[in-house]
Amino acid sequence: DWKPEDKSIDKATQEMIRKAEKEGIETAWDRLKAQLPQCGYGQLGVCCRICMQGPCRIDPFGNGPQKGVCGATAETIVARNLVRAIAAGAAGHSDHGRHVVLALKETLEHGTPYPIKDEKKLKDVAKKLGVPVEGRKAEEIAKDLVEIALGDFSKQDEEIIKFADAYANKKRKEVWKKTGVAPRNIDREIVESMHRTTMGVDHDPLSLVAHGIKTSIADGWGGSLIATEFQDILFGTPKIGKGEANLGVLKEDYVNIVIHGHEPVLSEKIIEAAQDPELIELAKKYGAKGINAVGMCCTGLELLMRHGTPIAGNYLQQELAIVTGAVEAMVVDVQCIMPSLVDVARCFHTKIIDTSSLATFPGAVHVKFDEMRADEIAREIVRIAVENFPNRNKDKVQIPKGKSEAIGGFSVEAILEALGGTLKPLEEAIVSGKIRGVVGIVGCNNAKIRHNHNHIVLTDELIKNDILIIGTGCWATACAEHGIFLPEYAEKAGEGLKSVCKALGIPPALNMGSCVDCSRMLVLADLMARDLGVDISDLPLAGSAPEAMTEKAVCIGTYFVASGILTHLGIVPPTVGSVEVTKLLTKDAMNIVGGAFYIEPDPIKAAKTLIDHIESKRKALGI
Ligand code: NFS
Ligand code: SF4
Repeated sequence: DWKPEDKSIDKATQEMIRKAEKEGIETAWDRLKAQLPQCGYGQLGVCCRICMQGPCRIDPFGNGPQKGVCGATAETIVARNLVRAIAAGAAGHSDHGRHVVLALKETLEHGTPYPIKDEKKLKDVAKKLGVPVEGRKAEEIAKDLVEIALGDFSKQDEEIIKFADAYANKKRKEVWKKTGVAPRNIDREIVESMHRTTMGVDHDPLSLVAHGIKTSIADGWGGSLIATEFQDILFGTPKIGKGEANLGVLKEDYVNIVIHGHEPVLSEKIIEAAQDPELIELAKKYGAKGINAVGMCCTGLELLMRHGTPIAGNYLQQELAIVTGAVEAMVVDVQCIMPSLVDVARCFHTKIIDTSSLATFPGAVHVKFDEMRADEIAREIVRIAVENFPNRNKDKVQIPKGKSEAIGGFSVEAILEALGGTLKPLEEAIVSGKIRGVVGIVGCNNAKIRHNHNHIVLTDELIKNDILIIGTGCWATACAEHGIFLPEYAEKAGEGLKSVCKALGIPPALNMGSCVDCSRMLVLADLMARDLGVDISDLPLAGSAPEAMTEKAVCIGTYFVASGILTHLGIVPPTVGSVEVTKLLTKDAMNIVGGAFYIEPDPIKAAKTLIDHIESKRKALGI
């Protein structure tokens, strides 16, 4: 018997799980239950389906087969599966980055409806990359940046991609070059991951994992970074501001549109269209008070960061938003979107509208997005939602009250501004010991983990110990929902951190955005390392993905490690079937790149280890 309280720690979420149960609507938790017990080979990562002689499985107890038909061992199989997961995650983020660059390219060449919004950011990025800015028009500078970014996806003869070269400090780059993991080209590293792991190529866990690390750097310091920087240029760099989070942001009397997915190229336009007076008039004609467009998952965080748009929830709340019965349309693009949304929507009047040429959902309404006609298509989508309002069955509507206010918008630029132009005040607080260190928390929800539980418990425990938290993704939404992103939450922090938060008027945990914005954390860490004249691996930092789920999270964790950061995982990854790979990831990596993985499902225990790690880094720095 799996109670709603055990599925999520959040009241609004529990209420909707209960409603779903009562109405016989199947959700992720029901489907997880139906999957149990999950396959032990899969959990260990010792199953190989790479060629059609398989599937081959290695017996972890040593009684059955120890090799696949081709002779591959558990070590090879686990390493190959891991590299493929990293490559897939890198592909997701980096292809997203490419789309943003192409949107800017289209704008420059054909005038799409995406003008450059942030010229200051454009110039800052240009300067970093050595592109001249003096006396040049924004369009000219942008053209050079587009060329460099696309070159990072396509140039064949580079020693290291230009963005990583421009953004990472010298010490870090030396580590990468010395160990042979400096990425040459984003697409190339992803393709090579597939090549190396196809039948009969690379069988050495060490070279496989090394290439996985290289691919992850291509994402973190390449594709994801490019996504963030170009989004800031096109849509504005986030500034500190207020928003609201949780299912309670849906409004009973309004046309509710939930924008779910990842790419702001779409969501920015829907938000605009939802403010179109003509469409608002139409909504009123149908008896609604107006249009309430809200976000979900990472695209929701992008909107929250830039516009203060309310966010209805994180990954495990997507089905439940529809269960409220009050959603006219859920607009989706790519990544982390459950195909089951279409089935849940069938129980209500909700329309699922898929918009990406990459992602089609059987049973959804397909309105494919095209940058050139962005405004027109966005209006069409909003109109579909508005016209669906009369179909809402009022008897089926139940919107939970739960929501919280949240401060967000902590881009590196916004943090610097809040601190008076430099990181000095933060660094001094760290050196003096008021803040012991910084932990970056990222990533998903996972139906196997009580929704938001690890995120909140880990965050609480760390701030209590004077550790400042920064983070992104579904962690950020979880914190927003639980009131952690409010300055008054500093009351729950240790004395040192509390005093710093109070002096600056900031919460003890900072929302840095969506998952591609993990790049913001890298930039921040790098800045700190430069200021203190050390490498990132010397700083009192750690990372964590306490409820990791996607391949993207695997990639993020890996580039954190590759950047010299001890990174905690709250779920046992499917790599433990190989002693060698596990040792590589959790121990040897520390000596090679200065960071490693640490696996611990219990967030309290994890906090203790992260604190110890931070203290040992402080000691080594002599602070
Ligand atoms: Ni990140 Fe965003 Fe959430 Fe995980 Fe999915 S929404 S890119 S992958 S589940 S944090
Ligand atoms: Fe089996 Fe080797 Fe084929 Fe994998 S590559 S399925 S281990 S024969």
